[in-house]
Amino acid sequence: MEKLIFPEDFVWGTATASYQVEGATREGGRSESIWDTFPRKPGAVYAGENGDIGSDQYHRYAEDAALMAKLGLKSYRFSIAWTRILPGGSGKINPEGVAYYRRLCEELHKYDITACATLYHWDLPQVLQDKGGWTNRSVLSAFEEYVKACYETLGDLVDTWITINEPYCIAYLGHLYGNHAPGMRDLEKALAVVHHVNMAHGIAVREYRKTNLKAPIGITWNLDTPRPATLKPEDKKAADIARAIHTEVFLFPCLGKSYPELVTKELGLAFPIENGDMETIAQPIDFIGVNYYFENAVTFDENALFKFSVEPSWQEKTVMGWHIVPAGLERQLEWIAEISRAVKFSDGSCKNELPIYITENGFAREDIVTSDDRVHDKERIEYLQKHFTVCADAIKKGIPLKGYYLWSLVDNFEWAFGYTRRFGIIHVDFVTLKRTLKDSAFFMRDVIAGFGEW
Ligand code: IFM
Repeated sequence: MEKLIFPEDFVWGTATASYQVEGATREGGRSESIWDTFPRKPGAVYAGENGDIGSDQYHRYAEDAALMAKLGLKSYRFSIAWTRILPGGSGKINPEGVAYYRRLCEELHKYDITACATLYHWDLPQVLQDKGGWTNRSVLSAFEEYVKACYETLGDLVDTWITINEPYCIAYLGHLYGNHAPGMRDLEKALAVVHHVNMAHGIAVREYRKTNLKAPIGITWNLDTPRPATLKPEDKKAADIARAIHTEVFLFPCLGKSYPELVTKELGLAFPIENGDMETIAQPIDFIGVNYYFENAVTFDENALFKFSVEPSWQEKTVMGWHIVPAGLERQLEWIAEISRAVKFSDGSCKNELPIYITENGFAREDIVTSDDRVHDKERIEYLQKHFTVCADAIKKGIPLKGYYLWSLVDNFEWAFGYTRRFGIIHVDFVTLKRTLKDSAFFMRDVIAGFGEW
């Protein structure tokens, strides 16, 4: 029997995002975001589904907080909808929107659950998209107004801040591969978005440091660090290029370095950098958030856009089509710990190491409630056991891993897949909105209580 040991102050949490769980899209003075409009494009989202109802957390946050408490969860990572705080994208603050997040944080605090707020998890106000969205540098002044409004109105209640969730998805899924809002397929625009999103992160941290708030602030990246499919030098290079274009373009500038040469020289790609931008981006952060789901094997491919392509692999897949590779998490944690050693930020400050949080990790499957009113999601538990083992080992090896947020608390709207992919440890009946704890929720409870053994 294996017994996992985690430090007592290890942060066990779950994560969600505004558009995926809140619903109530026409309530509380909220305006439309790009994720309200995107599902209206034919074929963009499975069966044209949208987040109008989501998991109805806007109305059921108290019930969800009570369920978190029942499971012993210590932190809740949610995101703030820009469209609720500044419905005009910039300008007037909407008190009703602020009031919702205040209610949510207060409810969490009732149970000693900390509030970990992500400022941007993909729901850009549509009014800003109409002016070019993230491709237009002017979005940055609106973003600055928005983050200042969040600090001013919610700063006394938020315990941890995350600037941006998964810049990779914003830039590439939204603007190059086209499967996320706003659905563009344009390399030049995608590279502009890479840079503007990095800038937005820097601006959020810069403005935060001007306040008196003391809660930690960091960023969440989904690192794409594929392994080479063979030992051939060209495949190793393909893996390096993939990591550079999909991952290092975000990490390097935020950690005080230039954009990677494999991208600027080898691939010959350019970013719309203006004077002072690299300094703006490299603000001192307090931690790094890592979202991990899978790892791919890649080979060199002369004909591919970035000269690599993903190869088939042998591991079992989740219903997302993602290979289950716990060893990939181990490799990523080692890589990120190495990259974030002795970091020098633009204000001259240095950090020898940065605390790391897994801000998302989870498993989608076709969960059904059985006649005993339970959900027996054995494969999710097995997935978690393997990934928790990697986390415990990483801590033993000295990697500064401080917490783990499972994706997700409740089943929710999974972007282009609509409601067809269930990631929750709490089942949501999308007709009645009834919550049912899955077996994995009880497993999480036991792990948090110190009985993570199997
Ligand atoms: O649902 C998403 C989340 O919004 C961002 N990270 C990955 C999750 C699963 O796809």
